[in-house]
Amino acid sequence: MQGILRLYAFVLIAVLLLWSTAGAIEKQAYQTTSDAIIVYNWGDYIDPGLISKFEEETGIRVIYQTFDSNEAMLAKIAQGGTPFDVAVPSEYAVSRMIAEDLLIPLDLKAIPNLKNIDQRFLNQSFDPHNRYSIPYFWGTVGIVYNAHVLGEGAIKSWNDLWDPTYRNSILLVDGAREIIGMALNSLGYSLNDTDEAHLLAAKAKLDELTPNVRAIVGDEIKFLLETDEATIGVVWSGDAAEIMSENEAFDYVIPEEGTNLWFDNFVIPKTARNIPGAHAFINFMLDAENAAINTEYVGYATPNLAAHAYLPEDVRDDPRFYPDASVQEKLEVYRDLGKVMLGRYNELFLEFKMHRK
Ligand code: N2P
Repeated sequence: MQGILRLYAFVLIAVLLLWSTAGAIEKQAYQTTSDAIIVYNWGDYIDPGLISKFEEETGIRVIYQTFDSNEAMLAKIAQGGTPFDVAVPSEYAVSRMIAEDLLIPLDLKAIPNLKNIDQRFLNQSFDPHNRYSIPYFWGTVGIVYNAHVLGEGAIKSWNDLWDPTYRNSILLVDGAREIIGMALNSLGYSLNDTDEAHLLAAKAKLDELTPNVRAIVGDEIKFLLETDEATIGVVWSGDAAEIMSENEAFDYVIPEEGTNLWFDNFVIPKTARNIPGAHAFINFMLDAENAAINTEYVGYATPNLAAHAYLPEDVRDDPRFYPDASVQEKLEVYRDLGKVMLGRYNELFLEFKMHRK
């Protein structure tokens, strides 16, 4: 027994030592941050040319890391290991980060290019007066489908996805709010629903979709659809725009039952070591020409009104990607449902993913 206890103690000490050394190494690697910033953004969500341009113009080096869901980003920032200077949460994640005291208030005087942002994207309910966040891109969650194979207009609603003829045809984006939200909407419920019976019904409905689901994937969803590996994808609007520019067989639809309207935003986490650098980066990205270059590259809708002058008309006038106010009214923005309910969504989504195996 003594021997076993000693072994346990030894393993515990070894693990603790490894853990603290890894932490120290990580911290040391980021010690020289007065000439650098660490940016934490969604994958495929910036023109890399702009990072080099920022580095050349300011002499500030950009250390760039990516995530593929708000949930993954929230967990990493809350854990605090990496001293991120800039992050890009969606609106409900901004609320969560404010509630958890993870953000610093912005110095709006250091972001004069804020004037370029369309007023209607400012001062939103998740962050009145833009105390903590500045709009980056916005869009919807919807369905991109191969109209050449399935037929023009073949898909109009979430419920169309359950058609048994689409066996093994659908790729889903790997996000808990997105996919549970889709199932809730398909049942006529709000994608902010917190009623346990409705959530269980949504999970059961998702399980019924399983035979049609080919895979649940991250940013590779674009490549897989562009190269005809699947005929249907549940994606964010800008990813659809990118797929459609590479493969003209695809079309994008905002499902008729309604869907999510989202807003992604720059924030400065409390972990920041280079606060002036973080402001300089945000201001640089808000410059009209830079925002236009970025918009053309990533394919998402920009809230930067001044950038519109530099964008081709067909980009900024496409109602699939810039839905007008009447369409937007029918869509829902994710609300921050609190830590416990977000955990419940994550749990149900995980169960759905396991059920597939
Ligand atoms: C881009 C991610 C889009 C973010 N790959 C949707 N909020």
